[in-house]
Amino acid sequence: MHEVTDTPDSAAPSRPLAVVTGASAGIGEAIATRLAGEGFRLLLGARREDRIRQLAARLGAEARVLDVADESSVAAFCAGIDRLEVLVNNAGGARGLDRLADARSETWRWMWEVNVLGLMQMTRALLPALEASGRGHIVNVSSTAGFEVYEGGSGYTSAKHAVHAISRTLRLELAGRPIRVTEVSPGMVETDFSLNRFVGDAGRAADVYRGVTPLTAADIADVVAFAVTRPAHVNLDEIVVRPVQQASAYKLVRHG
Ligand code: 8X3
Repeated sequence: MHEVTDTPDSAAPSRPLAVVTGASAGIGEAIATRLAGEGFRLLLGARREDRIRQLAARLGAEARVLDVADESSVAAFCAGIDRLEVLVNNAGGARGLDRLADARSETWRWMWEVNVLGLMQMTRALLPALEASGRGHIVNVSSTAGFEVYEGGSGYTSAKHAVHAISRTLRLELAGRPIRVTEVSPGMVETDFSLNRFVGDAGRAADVYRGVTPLTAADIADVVAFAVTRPAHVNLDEIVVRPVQQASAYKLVRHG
């Protein structure tokens, strides 16, 4: 069951509510911090209870433990949310950089469950609340891997291609209803993404960013904040954001 660390601010019921998944670190934490600054009430979800509680306490938000890949966890997290302005589907990640010939089913399963099924389950559960607010907004934090491919990346790129397909499909299915769908696709961002991909191999993770000024989590939060603060009739469908030194998955100019 979830743990509530704070009660949403009942004194200000008109403040819009935002749910952020994967909020305990990196881009999710930065988005949560930024949206709090923009005046949103926040309900934060993540698997790591201690970290999500600390962040929620810092932001005056509510936190609930959430594993987006687990249907019962999603149901417990979403219970009682009957009106929601913003859902940020941020939970996700990559595991490994194995070529298909060496693909490990368990890492593929994890990537598809978190990046794809998790996003579907959260969205399906919260669509009624998003519609009920009269100004719902789904922000899918995807990746340039949603439309590019690279060797060794097919487990992750195929999952993010699915996020791209889901975002486009949702826009068709929701047309005419008061729910926006924005897909944000970052290129290289320095977070613990690579450390997680390489299962704690700090040297290999650091090498990813060698000679590059990568994007920061705050850069992505900035973009998300911009998207969700546009007038309700304006939908930013797709936003691609990369470091200046990165032109594509295969064109990265390292300095030094
Ligand atoms: C991360 C971007 O290029 O490592 O989403 O797949 S990449």
